[in-house]
Amino acid sequence: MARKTVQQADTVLSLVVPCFNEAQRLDAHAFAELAQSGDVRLIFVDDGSTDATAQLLETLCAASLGRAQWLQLAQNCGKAEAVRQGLLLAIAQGSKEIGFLDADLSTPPAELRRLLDVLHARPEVQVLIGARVRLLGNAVERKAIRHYLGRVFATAASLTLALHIYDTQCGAKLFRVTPALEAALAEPFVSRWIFDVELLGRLAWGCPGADPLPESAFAEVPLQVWHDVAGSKLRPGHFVRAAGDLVQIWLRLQARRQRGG
Ligand SMILES: Nc1nc2c(ncn2[C@@H]2O[C@H](COP(=O)(O)OP(=O)(O)OP(=O)(O)O)[C@@H](O)[C@H]2O)c(=O)[nH]1
Ligand SMILES: [Mg+2]
Repeated sequence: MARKTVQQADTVLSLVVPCFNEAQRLDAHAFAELAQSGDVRLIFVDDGSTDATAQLLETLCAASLGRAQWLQLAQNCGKAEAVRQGLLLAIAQGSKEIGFLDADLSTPPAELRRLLDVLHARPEVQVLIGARVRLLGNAVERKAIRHYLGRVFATAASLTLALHIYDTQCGAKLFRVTPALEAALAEPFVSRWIFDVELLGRLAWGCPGADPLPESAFAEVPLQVWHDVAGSKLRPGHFVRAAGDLVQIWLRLQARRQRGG
């Protein structure tokens, strides 16, 4: 089936791409192709990169015929706030489907497209999450240490959320814009790195202005391709911070549960 152009598309996904010092890793050609597909609009969010990221994004967006834009925040505020600001911009611009994707394209554009197809095929799903499951026949390639640490963390995150989720931390997630999502994005996240857990918690447990979503509103899709890209900004210390953040998120969710929503 032919892909629709922006003018014809019923829905256009606004995809937020957080970028911090990504001049070396960002594949401008691949992103330009994704934007040209017509049903995806890109919002890059750069918050104070000190390399040539700004110039790269300027060129990319200028050549995108309005399909890619670039939000520049005055100073570095971390991936969590960069993504939140990008998603809020997408909502303010009227998007009905939004999401985010890491700039290193660990989740390749073809997989993002597959996630989008699933979102369109399953109207009951409000939150669609890419999951890095190492199944035979799939090309999910991660350093062993990252895989095992990631599995321990993801299991703890799933227990914290009391949600049957396999992979909270994959950098590819899509959402339908609903009042619940808007409420969940209203406040900055407390965590800089595991905001995904916090966002899922606000949606699954409810937050000021929104009731909890049922588990059926969430779905994970095992990715067929995902690969580690060198140059990650995660350091061993971030895992320790992430564990501390997880405890904080758990305490907040417990307090919410005791207040009854
Ligand atoms: N805007 C913004 N983006 C950031 C910041 N820190 C990280 N990012 C982006 O977040 C995405 C993920 O960063 P990575 O360094 O690849 O880390 P990761 O993907 O969480 O972890 P890996 O599993 O190691 O790849 C990339 O698009 C980064 O550019 C930040 O402070 N500001
Ligand atoms: Mg990465």
